[in-house]
Amino acid sequence: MAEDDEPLMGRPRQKLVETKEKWAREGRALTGRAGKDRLPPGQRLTAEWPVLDLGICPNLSTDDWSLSVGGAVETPLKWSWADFMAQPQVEQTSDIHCVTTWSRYDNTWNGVSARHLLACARPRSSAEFVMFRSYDGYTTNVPLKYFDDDDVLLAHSWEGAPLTRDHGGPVRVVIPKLYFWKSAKWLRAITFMDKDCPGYWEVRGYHDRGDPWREERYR
Ligand SMILES: Nc1nc2c(c(=O)[nH]1)N[C@H]1C(S)=C(S)[C@@H](COP(=O)(O)O)O[C@H]1N2
Ligand SMILES: [Mo]
Repeated sequence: MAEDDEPLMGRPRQKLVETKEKWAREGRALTGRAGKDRLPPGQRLTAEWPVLDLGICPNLSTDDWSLSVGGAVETPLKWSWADFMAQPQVEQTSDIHCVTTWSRYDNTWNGVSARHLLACARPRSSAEFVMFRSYDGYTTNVPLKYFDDDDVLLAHSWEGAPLTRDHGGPVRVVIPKLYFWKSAKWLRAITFMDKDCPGYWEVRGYHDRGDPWREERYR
């Protein structure tokens, strides 16, 4: 499992981990509905942007940062900050849906699109899953078809300003069609995989896929 080969880079906020494990056991906030509305079932709108993570916030300058892409790909990559910023840049506006029930509409992100990264790394036809690894040791897995979407990006800016350290700067993943725990902050590596492998929250009772419109909160 991701847990064994990828220990955390510090001590997580144990209270938060225990609370979230309890929510998974109890099925907190499940409504049993499914929907196509803009606001997924069981979510409420917030204007603020809460900070949520394990509490191990790496302090990375852009000089310290690099992104490795490997696993089941034809062309493994390692991008420095300069390499990353030299890639074609996109802007995307999308909504955030966190499994803790807050949603935030209309977030404008700038960065490199997932589709561009896929064109560069060229996953093998056998690849069906993606693992994100972060500088705090966090991991999260997604099906490749959710990463391969036109609204997915590796973001360095939010609302026109560089992502703050709290929100995962220098670079985080943004996957609007999945719960926000799938959007890894402080991104360090992307590994393409033929077989699925659960990440940090996925081994702690959270859903493997995490589609908010199907209320895939828990396993
Ligand atoms: N590296 C890393 N990424 C992470 C997390 C984390 O602990 N470490 N927490 C996840 C969770 S549970 C959520 S809800 C979102 C929160 O992002 P925000 O703090 O920018 O709102 O980041 C996700 N990405
Ligand atoms: Mo979360």
